[in-house]
Amino acid sequence: QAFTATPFRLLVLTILQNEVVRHIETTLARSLFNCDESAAYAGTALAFRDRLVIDWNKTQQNQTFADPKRVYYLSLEFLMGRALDNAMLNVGLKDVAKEGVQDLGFRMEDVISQERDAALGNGGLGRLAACFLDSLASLNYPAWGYGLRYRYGIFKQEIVDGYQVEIPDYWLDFNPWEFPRHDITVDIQFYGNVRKYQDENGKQVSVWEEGEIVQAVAYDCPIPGYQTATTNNLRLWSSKAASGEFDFQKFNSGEYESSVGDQQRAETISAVLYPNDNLERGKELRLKQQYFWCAASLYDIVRRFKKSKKAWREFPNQVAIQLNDTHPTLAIPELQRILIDQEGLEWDEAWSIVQKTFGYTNHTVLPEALEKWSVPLFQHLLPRHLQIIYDINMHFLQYVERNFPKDRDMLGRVSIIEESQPKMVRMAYLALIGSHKVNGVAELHSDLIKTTIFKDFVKIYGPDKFANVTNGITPRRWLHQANPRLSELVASKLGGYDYLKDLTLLHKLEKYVDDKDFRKEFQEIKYANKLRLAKYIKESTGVSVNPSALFDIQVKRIHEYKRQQLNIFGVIQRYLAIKAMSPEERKKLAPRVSIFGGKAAPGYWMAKTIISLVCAVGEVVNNDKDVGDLLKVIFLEDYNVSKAEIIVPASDISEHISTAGTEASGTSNMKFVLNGGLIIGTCDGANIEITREIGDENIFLFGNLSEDVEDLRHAHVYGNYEVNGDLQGVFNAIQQGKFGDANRFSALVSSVVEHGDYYLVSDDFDSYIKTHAVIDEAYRDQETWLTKCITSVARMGFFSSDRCIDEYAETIWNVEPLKPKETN
Ligand code: 26Y
Repeated sequence: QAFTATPFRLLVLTILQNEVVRHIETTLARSLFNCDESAAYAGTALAFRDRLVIDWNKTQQNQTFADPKRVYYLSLEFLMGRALDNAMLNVGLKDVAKEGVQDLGFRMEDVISQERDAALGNGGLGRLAACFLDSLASLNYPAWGYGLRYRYGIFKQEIVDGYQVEIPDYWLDFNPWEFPRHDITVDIQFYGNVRKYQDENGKQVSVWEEGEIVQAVAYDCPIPGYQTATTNNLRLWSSKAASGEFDFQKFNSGEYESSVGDQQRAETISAVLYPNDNLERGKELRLKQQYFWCAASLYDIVRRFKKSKKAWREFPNQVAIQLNDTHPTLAIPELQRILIDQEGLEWDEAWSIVQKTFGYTNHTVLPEALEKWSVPLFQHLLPRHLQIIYDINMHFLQYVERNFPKDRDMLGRVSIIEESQPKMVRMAYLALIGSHKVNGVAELHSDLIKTTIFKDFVKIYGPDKFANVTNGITPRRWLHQANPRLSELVASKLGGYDYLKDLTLLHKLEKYVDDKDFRKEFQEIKYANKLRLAKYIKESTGVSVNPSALFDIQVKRIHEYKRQQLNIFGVIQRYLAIKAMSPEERKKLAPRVSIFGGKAAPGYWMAKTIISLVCAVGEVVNNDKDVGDLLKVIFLEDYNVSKAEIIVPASDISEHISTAGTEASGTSNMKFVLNGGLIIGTCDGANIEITREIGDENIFLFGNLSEDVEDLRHAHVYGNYEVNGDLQGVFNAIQQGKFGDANRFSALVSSVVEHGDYYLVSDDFDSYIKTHAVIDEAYRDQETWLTKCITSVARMGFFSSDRCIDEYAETIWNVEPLKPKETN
């Protein structure tokens, strides 16, 4: 807004343009005459980066000087997506830059789309971490993210002949958003053994000796806040051989290949993101990644604390560390080790510091996602940490024994060590015991963890150790950037963009719900977004879809618990119904486009089978002349953050249909509604709170409730269960080969009819189909539909990640914002 005055604006434009050109000509050493979109991107990115860096340095200086309590968010995943658009928004010169690149002959949209996604994450947990960083900076919290700098992020997905194929994502070719800090390194030890001795005062001392050393090198990424100078730091660790050189002796004696072996082995640690989402595999390299990153981060945090020369008991008053699920749990025994082995603190004093420092967020109750590591592996890789874990466990079990002398079984149930063959370390228990607060990510989920996986711990510690912080999303990326026209429309009614900092202001939109012009504009924007997606679908799949059709979207990781199979069975049912209709009946039906997207973990065969069924159904339906526009089935390849920014604003309906009690929260449900789409969903995760906020007349809920899931599963296994007629019809069609070789899909059918239907697809199928019929009917009445959409947007204020971060700050971290210094 400051740049409306023409002469000043012109000046800024000229300056910015000069900077872009200078970067193209000097930093990139390219001539302006052969400047293409990628060079225009690089020049623009570098020009904005220069501005970010200034605020970044000031923020770090300001934090060093004020030395406030800081938050450290430890996450193995940060699914950041693209940075340029966000940088422009936060620096505040996007309009000027747009004009600037236009002068150079480019469209800003094309320039922005040159950037590769930073895809250092799988799904919800990683994207949540990215939204949190955005909110932390925007709210001026002194905060750091710590993660791993994977050379390969989440793989790229290609669909070849209807099957998923994985392509490595080497994303670091040109990344202007990271700064290597070759001077910030930490040596990380693995393997070796522990020697115990008595020091001169007769005190037992343990030293962890020998083994091997790998070096961690810091790479820093600036995280700008919105409309504030605060620019925080995301520090990602990269691994390399400790010497930094290969073995010269071997090299000189001609063993060229093995001379670089150590180096390669060291670099393997940060080479690749594990592509499993909610599935634990117990691989040694993954445990190495976890320790490497936890140890480097803690060393850094402790080093920063020590600069202040405060007493150790002040540590929890200066440092809050949040564990993003159990992946960073090793930070707990690592801090205890530093305090007792290196700093000489007594066990109890050290442990009290540890517990006050950590908070643990649980993101799942699925048993297959709970991390356990085998004791022999631990013993081999981290011998001292295993001892410390045993000691933590001993102290803990003694406490339990004292307080629950009558419940002998309890000890076995809550022990950090599972007495299996081999013995296993239960990371979730260690995380819980080592933290002062444990939180779930939506109300239902936070309740469920207290009655299922952590039931005994509620008895032991009392309910106050447990909290709920319902997830949120950043409105900057998920409204303003993804849907600029809707954002502008909202701003025009709310008198500016303040709502991007306080999303609850959206409620003021409700008074425009009957405003004719507003409604028209809102509807036009949705249509334009659908047109944009239709264009993208045409380009990427070759299929033409009718932008006036109802767009029904399910995009997320492919997982049986998320039930894409229920969706595609429903689509088949719709197809069969259309085929059976008379031409008159067909005329009455609202055209639909069913859109799927998402990656399957490479080793998750069922998930890959679901993808192939979606593709096979699309192949048949999209080429069936009887069907025409009435139904199209699309699988969008390589779903990621930047594609979500195109897909999310274009939905009429999105699907959040997990088996009740399995989806901890979900966050895309929030994104879709914030962008004026409605939801079909189960009573699960944050769907429940979304319903509470927007009203149950504005959401299409169906299916069984979480409290009934156990009984239903039991009935499948022990009762005679019959698959109902419609679903049987779907299975028949598949088995008759209507979508190609039936054998390819038989596992999907037999999981329902023979293997106990664990995800309750058959139990929910009927109400799912009926609810889709209700949606068809509702969509026919466009005016009422529009009212639902607008009302929902107006009531989504609660789901900002800003609200969420303020809750963490107050109830878990006890940290305050640090206002940036006013400078001119
Ligand atoms: C391999 C392993 C141990 C593992 C790797 C990734 C386990 C879990 C995950 C990822 C979990 C995840 O993304 N969970 C999701 O977190 C979101 C943010 O809280 C929730 O909205 C979503 O419901 C939940 O599935």
